[in-house]
Amino acid sequence: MNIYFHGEDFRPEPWLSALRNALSGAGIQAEVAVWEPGAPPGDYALVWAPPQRLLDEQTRLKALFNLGAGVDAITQLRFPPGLRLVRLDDAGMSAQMAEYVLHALVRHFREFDAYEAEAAQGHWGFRKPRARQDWPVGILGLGVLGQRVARAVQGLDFPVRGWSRSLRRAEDLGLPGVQCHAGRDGLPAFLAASKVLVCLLPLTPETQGILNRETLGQLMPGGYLINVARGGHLVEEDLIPLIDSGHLAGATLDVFRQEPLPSGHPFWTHPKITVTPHTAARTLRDESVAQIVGKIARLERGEPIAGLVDPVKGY
Ligand code: NDP
Ligand code: OXD
Repeated sequence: MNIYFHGEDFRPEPWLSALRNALSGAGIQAEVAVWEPGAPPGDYALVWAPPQRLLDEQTRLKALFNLGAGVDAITQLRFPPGLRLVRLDDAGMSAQMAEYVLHALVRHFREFDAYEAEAAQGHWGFRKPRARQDWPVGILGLGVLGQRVARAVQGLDFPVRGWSRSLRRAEDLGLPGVQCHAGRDGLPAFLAASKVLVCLLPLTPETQGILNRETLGQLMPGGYLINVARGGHLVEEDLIPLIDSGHLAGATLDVFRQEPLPSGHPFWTHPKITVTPHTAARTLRDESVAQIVGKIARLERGEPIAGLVDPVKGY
């Protein structure tokens, strides 16, 4: 069996050796190598943002494993019909995502930026406590990551609502008390009842540009945006006017239309925007390799696997 690895942002050697160890532990005989143009046909490939050429040449793959949760870098390519595309299914990301969102939420809600600025001036002063019921948190996307974030936010007693494509039942998700909304028709009521908006949607033609003047304008006044999904969700030029007009109190952004965020971009220096470098939930090597090798073993035994991307929905 031939297994290829491709990921320009990843150092390949530790991945190849982790893969070899995990495959041999699972009793799977395989040659593992970095994919090069013209390489012989492979059985499986592990990729992050592959070039079109990899898909064009590797026509016999039994599955293509994406080294991340979001598959938009692959679905935008010409994609052979019938190829199984498998996304990472948590693999240690949901805990990181919950940490990130809780940090951004609590930092804003508890006004830690203002305390820090005052401390820098040697000023000892209290700010009026805010009431959680006035700060409902809306989560766009109630998938693997959105559910974990909803649970974490609910654990701090914030009111939580979620929005998905199909209507989810909070009880089925093990999230009693979370208000569920769905579809374009359900979006206005969801937005109007949310003060902090967390975006955890996949980037698809339906969700491209979903964070814009009109939708963000429907949030409760003084709203706050946390975008941890994809830069393509936000119409970037709409954000600063909404903040400067006072309708939004600010934003924490981990993802951008162009990454790295270009120097000179106004988000870098806006006092109410916090920028992080697409780091909310990193791909963890050991967890990811264990998950993928487990799936290869299942596929080789002819068993079903979780995490298959639906080519029609695009996630
Ligand atoms: P999932 O596929 O598990 O969940 C996606 C959720 O979005 C589902 O609830 C789905 O609805 C909903 N959704 C999809 N399309 C629509 C739509 N058109 N309208 C309404 N709801 C929609 O994804 P994950 O939770 O694993 O990951 C979410 C995204 O997070 C990734 O796609 C990626 O872009 C981003 N990400 C960012 C990282 C970072 O470091 N910043 C790291 C990892 C991921 P339904 O339940 O009905 O299917
Ligand atoms: C992912 C990401 O999709 O890292 O996993 O953004």
